[in-house]
Parts: sequence; structure tokens; C-alpha cells
Amino acid sequence: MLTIHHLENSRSQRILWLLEELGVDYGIKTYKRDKATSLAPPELTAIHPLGKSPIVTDGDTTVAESGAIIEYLVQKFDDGSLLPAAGSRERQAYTYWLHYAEGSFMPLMIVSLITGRIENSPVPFFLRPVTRRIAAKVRSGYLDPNVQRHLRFMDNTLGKSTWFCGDELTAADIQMSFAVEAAEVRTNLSAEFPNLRRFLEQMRARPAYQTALKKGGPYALPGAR
Ligand SMILES: N[C@@H](CCC(=O)N[C@@H](CS)C(=O)NCC(=O)O)C(=O)O
Repeated sequence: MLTIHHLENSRSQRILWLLEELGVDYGIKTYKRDKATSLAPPELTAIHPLGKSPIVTDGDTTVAESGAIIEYLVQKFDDGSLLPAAGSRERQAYTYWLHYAEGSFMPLMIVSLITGRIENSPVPFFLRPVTRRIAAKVRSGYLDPNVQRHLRFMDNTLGKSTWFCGDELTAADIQMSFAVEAAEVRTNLSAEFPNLRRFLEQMRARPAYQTALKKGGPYALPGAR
């Protein structure tokens, strides 16, 4: 049976959503984060050397990396509903957003998470102005302008169609779901970005998303501030 190696409160939640949309029979092996460090437990490295989640095992095949897992599952199980037709404009958009989520946007969310940790780290009081200053410099000089540009870009895209690649849900939207959820907790997704808010609402309204949440257990992403 196909197994998803699912780390609690993590991007593997979107693979559960995809599996539910596809109607695939699968098993879940859940892993808990270390309470102090939030890192994945060492057992995951027995499944894949990097020890990150998601990982899917299917017979003697092991697939890691969300985008690669999505491609594997769509190729194997999709009947054409979550993958736009080859050669279409929607397909080009699909390839773009499938890569963009982890390739361009998530690195910014990781920098945001780390910057927040530096800001809030328990350092001796005389060092606090220094760590705060470093964090503020990263935010003003790099993070904030880049994040704003990306949020505007994503929001503008969703201003032109219901989903990222057109008016139908695709597996690239499922890949993007975690990116937008991370933005929700790590940035001010203010009224300035109404289409991103609508995206979150419409994906959360899908029965498959809700079933995946029930199966995956508690799901809360750490914020940055
Ligand atoms: N680009 C990879 C990222 C994998 C990743 O960093 N997963 C996180 C979960 S959100 C993880 O396993 N973190 C625990 C750790 O680093 O120990 C993917 O999309 O699969």
C-alpha cells in the first residue's frame, strides 16, 4: 500500500489533501516534531537520507520532495482532473506554480521563520539590541520588500482566475496551499491581498481538504513574529 510519511504540522498535509482529491487508498505514518527544536525525528532518515517530510513510499519506490511527490501521484492516479492538458497555457502555469512554491517562495518563509527566532531568542540582555538590529536589517533590507513583491504577484494572479492556473483546481494549487498558509501566519495577509484570502477560504471549503485535516491530526504552522 502507498504510505505517506507525515510529519505533524508540516507541508506533508498538502499531500494528504492531494491523495484525498485523487481518491487513492493510502496509509499514514505520523511522526512527531521534537518539542524543543521542532525538527523531524531521526526515524525519518531511515526512509530518506534527508529526513524531511513529506515522503511517500509505494512498494519499493520512495519519493521525497513535495513537487516530485505530486508529479508521481498525479502521473499514477489522476484521471485528468488535476493536471491541465499538455501544451495548454494552463499546463505552462501548472509547471510554473509547482516549482515556484518551494523554489522561490518557501525560502523567503524560512528566512522569515529564522529571523523571528533570532528576534525572540533568549540572549543576555546586553546582546539583545544587537540581535534585534540584525533581525531588523534582514527584514527591512531583504525580507519585507521581497515578501511584499511575491504576495502582490500571487494575489494579482489570483485576481485573474479562480485558482492559480485557471478556473479549475489543479495539483499546483495543492502545492501552493502550504505556501499561502505559511504566508498567512508569517506575514500580514492584510486586506491588501483579498485574492490570497479567498484562495485560502475556497481550498478550506473543499471536502477533500477537510478529510485530509481530520486524517492528518492537528495542523498549526509556527508564525514568525
Ligand atoms: N522542499 C522540501 C522541504 C521539506 C521540508 O523541509 N519539510 C519540513 C516539514 S514542513 C521538515 O521535514 N522539517 C523538519 C526538519 O527539518 O527536521 C519539500 O517540499 O518536500
